[in-house]
This record gives sequence, structure tokens and C-alpha cells, in this order.
Amino acid sequence: VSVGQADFRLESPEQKQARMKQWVDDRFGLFVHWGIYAVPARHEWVQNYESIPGEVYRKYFEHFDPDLYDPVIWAKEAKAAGMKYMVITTKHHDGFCLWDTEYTDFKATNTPAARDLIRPMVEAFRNEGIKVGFYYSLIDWNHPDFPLDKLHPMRNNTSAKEEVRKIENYQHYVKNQLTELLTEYGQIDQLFLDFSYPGDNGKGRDDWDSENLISLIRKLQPNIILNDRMDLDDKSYGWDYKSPEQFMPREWVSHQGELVPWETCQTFSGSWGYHRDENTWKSTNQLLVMLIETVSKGGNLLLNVGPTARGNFDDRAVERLRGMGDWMKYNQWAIYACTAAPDRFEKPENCLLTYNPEKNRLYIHVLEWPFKSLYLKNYKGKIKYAQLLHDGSEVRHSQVASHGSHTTETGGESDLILHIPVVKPGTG
Ligand code: FUL
Repeated sequence: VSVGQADFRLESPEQKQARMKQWVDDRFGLFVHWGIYAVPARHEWVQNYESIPGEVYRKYFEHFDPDLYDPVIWAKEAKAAGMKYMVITTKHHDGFCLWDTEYTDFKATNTPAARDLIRPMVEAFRNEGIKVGFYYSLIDWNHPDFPLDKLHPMRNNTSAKEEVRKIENYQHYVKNQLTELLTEYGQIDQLFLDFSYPGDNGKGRDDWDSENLISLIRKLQPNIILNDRMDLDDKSYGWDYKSPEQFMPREWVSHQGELVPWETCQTFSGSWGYHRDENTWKSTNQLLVMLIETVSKGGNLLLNVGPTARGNFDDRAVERLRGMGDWMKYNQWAIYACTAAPDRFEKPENCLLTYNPEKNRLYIHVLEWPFKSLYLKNYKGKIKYAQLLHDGSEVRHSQVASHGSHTTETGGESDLILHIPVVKPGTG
């Protein structure tokens, strides 16, 4: 489905659904936050958190030398984890650009890395069959015309100029850079713009010229999937999916009553960029539950890695990605092309449900093992056949009424019992 430049607003819900289908079915992607903030290794907002003036922050630019950078390895790790797409920070809030942009000197080519770091990445991921998306920060603490707003690292510095910045210059800069990104790297599947706080620059107006920006983006990449972080409200057309950060909504319904696609972006620990001292890492098990829960609520998961300044993934990230990959090998069918289960299926205790509407298959994720049996309330007549997903073993089910010993006080004739083998998968 191709939507022309001027008429993207006329796209019907069916056309939009068709354009989004593959992305929605893919469900699991890799987010990569990489930039010169990986050098100080203490959060991607370090310049803001520590109010570091541009001249001082520049020392990280001068030391950015990713001697271990090999995007082929990154792509292989993502593939093995079962991820189907990736989104890379081409530029974060500090304004540093990973590609060879014409519009600023604050770019990878001028660091000791001395090359465009995006191009080989795009190629490596595509070679693994992983779709490529770009994150692009609308906020830019390096650009001279970006307002000294309440989030700017220099906002409280009296020596910083308080003059009204020429936001129009900055808007041109954004359009020029996005034009580069969306014309020089082939088909870009997703664009994650980040982020907006309309009116907070003190001038109460559209900071990014968003509607024209969307027109430009749609013209350059008619099939791109665009997030919702421009300064347009929920009723606006133009964006394709909601991008909740570090949380999962139960579901997202539009003003027209339709389900809105969403993707939750999540971190392994408390930082997006590589953080040397951050120890609050989620376990592989927690991350898997997060993935299942996301799909069980009808969303996508974009899970973030913050590579080091030397250009590799840290061991903790690799261990978790591989652990997730081990699980995905056997259980991917309960993730891809799946969504929330229809209401007729009640969620058993300590379980999550995912559902493939095209196959009419329900997946019951039993979060605690072992169970001798699983009580399925009001499932009578709703199951034809049950099996363990990881090896296909048939699982017997029976009606509560015919197994008196299983009947509980809440039991009823419409309930079923699923007889789960006692042996845990992989142990016997
Ligand atoms: C936020 C940013 O401020 C964070 O640094 C990160 O990039 C996250 C995905 O989006 O808005």
C-alpha cells in the first residue's frame, strides 16, 4: 500500500492496517542507543544531568573511538534473540550524529571513528533479514538555534545567551537531516522521533513544524511507520503508533474506538545509553515475561541495548539476548503474529495469554511450573486440541464434572482441566 505525499491523510483504516501488518506481526525489535555519551558511560542524558557546556562535552567527541565496533555481530545477536527489526539512534538529544551528515560537523566522521557508523549498521542488519528503523531526536542541545528551554543543559547558566532563538533555522536543519536519512539508506521501515513539549519553549507554538515534517517524511518514505512524539495531539492524523516508554498499556483505543498499534520501549537496566555503574538489570526471566505480557496486551516490544564506547554490547546484554533467543527458539509461535486473546478466554491464575487470530490458536503461558493441572474456567467447548508448544506433546484436557477430585468450590460444568505433564521441558 502506497500513500502519496499530499494524501496521506486520506489513507483509510484498512490501508493503514495493511501498511502496519508486518510490523505488528513482528512484535519484537532491538533499540540501540549509541553515541558519544557512551564515553563517560553514565547515562545518555549526562550532558543535561551534569549541566555540561558544549565545549566541555566535546572531549567525549574527541575520545569516541569505537575500535571494537562490528555491526555484523550486533545484527547476529539481534537475530538470534528473535528480533525482527531494529531502531538506531542516528542522533540523540546531545545533537551528535552517527552518520556523515552535511549539516553539522558534530558527527562520527569527525571523531577518531572517522567514518559513517550508520551505513555499515544498516547493511549488517538487512543482511540478517532485520528491518531497519531510525530514531531521530527532535531535541538538539548542540544546535545554535535550538531554544535554551527548560531541558537544555545550559538553561540556568547566565552566560548562555537568552535571546529568542531562530526556531525556523532549526526546523530547516531537522528537515534537511531527515531528508538525508530517508534518502541515502534505502528503505527505512520505522521512524522514532523524540520528543516534544509544545509551548514549553516559551513561544507557545509548533516547535518542529510537525505537519509539514510529516508530509516530507511520507513523501520520502511512503511506507514508513511513524511514532507519536511530535507535538500533535492524539486526535491528529499523521502518526501510526503510540510509543509508551517503560510501561505497557492494557490497550490503546483511538477517539474513533479503534485499537491503536503501540510499541513499548524498555531498557535492560535504568539507562538507555551505556551506563558503567548501573546495576539494576532485569533478569532474562523478567524480560521474557515482559515480552509475553506486551504481546498479551496487543503491543510490540522494542528492547534496548546501549553499546559501549568501544562499540560492543556489554556481557550482561549479550547474556540476556541469548537467553531470550533460547526461549524464542521453542516459543516464537506464541509471539509472532500474536495479540491479546479474545475475551471469551479467561486468564488462568499465574498465566498470560497470547493468541494468533489467523490460526485461531490460544497460547497459555504458564509462568510457574510445575502444575499438575491447569484450571480453565469457562473453557468448555472452546478447546479442540492442546499441546505443549516447545515439543508438540499432546496435552489431555477434561471436563471438571467428570473428574470429581479436581472440582473446587468455584468449579462448574463449563470449566476444563488441562493435565500438564509433571516433567518440566528440557529436564527429562
Ligand atoms: C526519551 C529520551 O529522553 C531517552 O533518553 C530515550 O531516548 C527514550 C527512548 O526516549 O524520551
